Amino acid sequence: MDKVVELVRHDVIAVVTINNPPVNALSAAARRGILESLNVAIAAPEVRAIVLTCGGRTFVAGADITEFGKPPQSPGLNELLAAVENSPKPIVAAIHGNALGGGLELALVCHFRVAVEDAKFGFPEVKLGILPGAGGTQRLPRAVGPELAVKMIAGGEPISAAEALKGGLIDEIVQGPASGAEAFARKVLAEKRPLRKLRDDDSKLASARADRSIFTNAVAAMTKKSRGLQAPFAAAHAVSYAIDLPFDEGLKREGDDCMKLLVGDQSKAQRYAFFAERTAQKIPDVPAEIPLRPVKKVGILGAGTMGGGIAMNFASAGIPVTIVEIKQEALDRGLQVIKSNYDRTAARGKLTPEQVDQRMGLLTGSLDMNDFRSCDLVIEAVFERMDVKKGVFEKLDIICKPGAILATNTSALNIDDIASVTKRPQDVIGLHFFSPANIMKLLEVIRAEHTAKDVIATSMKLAKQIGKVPVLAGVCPGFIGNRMLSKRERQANEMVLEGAMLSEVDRALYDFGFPMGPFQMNDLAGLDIGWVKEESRSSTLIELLCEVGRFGQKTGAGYYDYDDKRSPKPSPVTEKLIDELIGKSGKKKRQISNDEVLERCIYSMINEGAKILEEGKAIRASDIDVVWVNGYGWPVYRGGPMYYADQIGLANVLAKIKEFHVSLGDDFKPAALLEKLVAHGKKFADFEQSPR
Ligand code: 3H9
Repeated sequence: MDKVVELVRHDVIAVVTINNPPVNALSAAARRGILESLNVAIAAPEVRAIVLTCGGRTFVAGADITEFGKPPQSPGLNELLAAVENSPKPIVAAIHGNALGGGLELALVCHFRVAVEDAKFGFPEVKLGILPGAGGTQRLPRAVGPELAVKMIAGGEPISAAEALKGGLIDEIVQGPASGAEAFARKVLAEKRPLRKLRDDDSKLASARADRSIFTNAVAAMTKKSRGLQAPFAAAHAVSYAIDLPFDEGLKREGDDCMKLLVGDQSKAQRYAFFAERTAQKIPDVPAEIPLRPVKKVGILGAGTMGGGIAMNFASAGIPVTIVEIKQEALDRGLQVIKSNYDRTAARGKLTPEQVDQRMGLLTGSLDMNDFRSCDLVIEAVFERMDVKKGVFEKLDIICKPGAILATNTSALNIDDIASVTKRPQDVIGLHFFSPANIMKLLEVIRAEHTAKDVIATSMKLAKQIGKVPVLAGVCPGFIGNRMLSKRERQANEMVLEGAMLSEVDRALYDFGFPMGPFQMNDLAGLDIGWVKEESRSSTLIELLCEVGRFGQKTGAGYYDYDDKRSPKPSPVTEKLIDELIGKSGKKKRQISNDEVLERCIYSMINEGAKILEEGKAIRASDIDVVWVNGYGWPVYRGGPMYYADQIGLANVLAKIKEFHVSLGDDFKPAALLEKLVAHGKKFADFEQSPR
């Protein structure tokens, strides 16, 4: 028997345990082992019931994604699932950790399911660009009804054990998974309960069969934010097979639809993004087993929008936070904003009032930086000026205990310079949160010249703990994300001054898959960020707009005019200002094609990404992609800018960049790395190094 799966017998109960770390994925070896164990247990006359459980931190978290796209190995998942479902002896799934994807499909073919209180259940396949392809879309609606099934399958988010119990997905919540399942199995035997096969139970489909709107409304709600993605729509459609077709036909169609998605470009890109996120955690010169610094208490300097948002991340993860402000009024305001944010989440049913109180209870306000003395990590989120930051770090150096991590949330300043005012530059690091900091997933972790390896490792781990997606970057203006963004902004602005309409540029990027174009994004962020009235020279469009008080959405006017519903309308004022600027430049307006808009915006980013790589400011191209997908709305089904370039072919990208270099000048000076990779017939994906 394969050692990935173990079989033991406790008198009449056979316990089949899957041990396939890290997440008990259903690899070929696991599938083989389960099937063999099951056959032995079914054949053994003394065995009357079977418990299916997992060792390690989780139940089965899905099919083995690394096997996708490779030749199939026997037994297939469907063969295994059919064997479980058709077992003449009751099988009880014992769930802890996560039952995800193929793991949940495995649980659904068991006749009964029990789980511990903190277990989670979900079908995250849509995040990989596919749909549950082994019966999930057919059995889940039969277990919980089409409404919840659509929510889980098209939305991809897991549900808790309490929700699973309420919805009918599990039979009982137990203390220990295997022992609880064993006790449950004995109850099944004692009560002579019939084996429940979901495939044969259509009772929960009746209401949606009678009233189609139950299904269509659920689909509309779940796919609202899925523009451009294929999988959520296909997944929701597959649920309709459960309503409309006999089980076996639905199963077949689901499998066919899943296979179509699996070989498509979107799924390839989404699977790439999944592994890219995990690869970003790996720092070549920082050993995985390096001891981490304990972070039990965090200090935040500044209770403004950024500081408050950062503090929420830690409080939400159960870590106590001391927030320090200069004035009581600002502190009170900051804490009040945090409370309102939590209250809003509670109003949407996503937190209980007790959880809000618990989180608020972890926040301590103070006006005295000496209260950072007991903190293991202090993050400053004060005004972006070098003298201010240096002053803060001089104080932190005196106040904080030895070994405390001193972090800056700067988005632009040189962290080596900031670290230089301390006697412990090894403890200084950049933690660049994105606004709104309690929501945005991306965290750029900035390694300064002297940052210690355990400080990097601790920061990367902590980021994950607070639900962020961390990417390590080196010190350079704008780090990875903003540095590339500035190149895109420049092209967008240039094109407007050559004759493109703002809306044409925005529309091209929106249609490409971004949630909004550059001008709408700037209007949302506020045009006055970094604008100083006294230094404004009426030389750029943004200066001209700020000079007339058009700061963006918050003033109802920026590049666009905004109505009460915040929808953008072309502005005659902006158009006049643009015309004036064009007039001054002496240039003639010209028509700019959609392709040109996209190529100039995106290739300028790719070229800068290549420079970031060649300078060692990012470890690998996929890290840059993680930044763009998680921080800037790059459509995940296009992988990220560097992945996108690899798909187009670097030779093609370089050829276009060279053309632009001739026509538009040094903004498009090709990156040396790009030329080198093309010369050697390589891709960005082939390049990796240690960042500095
Ligand atoms: C599916 O089931 C399709 C079916 O419907 C059938 C279709 C026909 N396979 O995330 P972590 C690796 S599709 C292979 O850092 P965590 C991961 O790469 C699948 N490897 O841990 C990493 O490797 P490394 C549906 C996997 O504790 C390591 O495990 N299921 C898989 O933060 C640790 O991962 C999903 O989409 C896998 N399925 O989070 C679930 N999963 O250390 C995907 C993980 O070398 N997984 N790895 O970098 C997750 O969401 C998270 O891993 C999980 C744990 C929540 C389980």
